[in-house]
Amino acid sequence: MKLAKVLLSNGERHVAIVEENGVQLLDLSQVDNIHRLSDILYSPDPAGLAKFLIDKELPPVPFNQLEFLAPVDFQEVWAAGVTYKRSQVARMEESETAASHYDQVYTADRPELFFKATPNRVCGPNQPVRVRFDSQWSVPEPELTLVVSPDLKLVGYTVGNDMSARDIEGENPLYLPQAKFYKECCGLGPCVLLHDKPLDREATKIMLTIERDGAEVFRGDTSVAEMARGLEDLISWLGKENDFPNGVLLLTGTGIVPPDEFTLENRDVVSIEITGIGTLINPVVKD
Ligand code: DO4
Ligand code: MG
Repeated sequence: MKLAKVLLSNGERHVAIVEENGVQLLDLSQVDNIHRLSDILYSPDPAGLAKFLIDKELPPVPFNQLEFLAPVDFQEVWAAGVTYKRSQVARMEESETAASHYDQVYTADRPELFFKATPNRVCGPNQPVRVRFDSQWSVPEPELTLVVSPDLKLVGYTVGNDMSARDIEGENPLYLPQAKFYKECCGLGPCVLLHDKPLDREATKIMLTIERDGAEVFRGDTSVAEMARGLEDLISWLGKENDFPNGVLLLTGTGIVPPDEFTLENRDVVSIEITGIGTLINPVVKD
């Protein structure tokens, strides 16, 4: 089952079950203490609760009569890095001084984990993601994103875009927070696929396309099987000496890096598809 936050043409916001041709709106007022998407996701039986909450008064709403919102409430957003060989190689080429750090972290027990975004820095589907004005070399990073409950249980998956300024990151590893964390630095959506069985990593493909003036300028793909780390292992490292009272979203690293001569431009359109979850599309803005 997939759950989402949607905005209707009359301005109402709802939590909904995503179906084949549209969404089924939920009436959260039917159960005490269920106020938002994350309350359902963190409940003992999210799918059962969502079915119970279906608003029987309302017919399904077709996709062309709604917008998807980012599936985030009050969670912090974190990210793992250098979890795929492609990222390790690209990072080592990007910075001579930091090459050994990226080399070591790829195989080290402790993963690279960094704070990626607060909810106000997250962009939902079709909202612009930003390239910093002071970056001349920026890329999207298409990443499987884990939805994790306050008690560190993996409850679902969504699509994430870890926007990254490669020139700022490559100049000095101490600039990583500036390369990664700024306004509109993270795309998330369109929905959350509930985690009810182990993910088929081989079958879960991640596809990135970038369009400029209507023409494709980059296409790449990978599969989650290429990731060098376990999903539960990443969650366990994230939870060490950390509390997430609102839960947390964790981007799991990129396995697709465009060639070094590629940088995003204002008005490019980034499209990230992950098998079984959906497609996250965002235009790019650069002032
Ligand atoms: O340290 C660099 C960040 C790595 C990253 O974001 C990734 O591999 O996806
Ligand atoms: Mg990344």
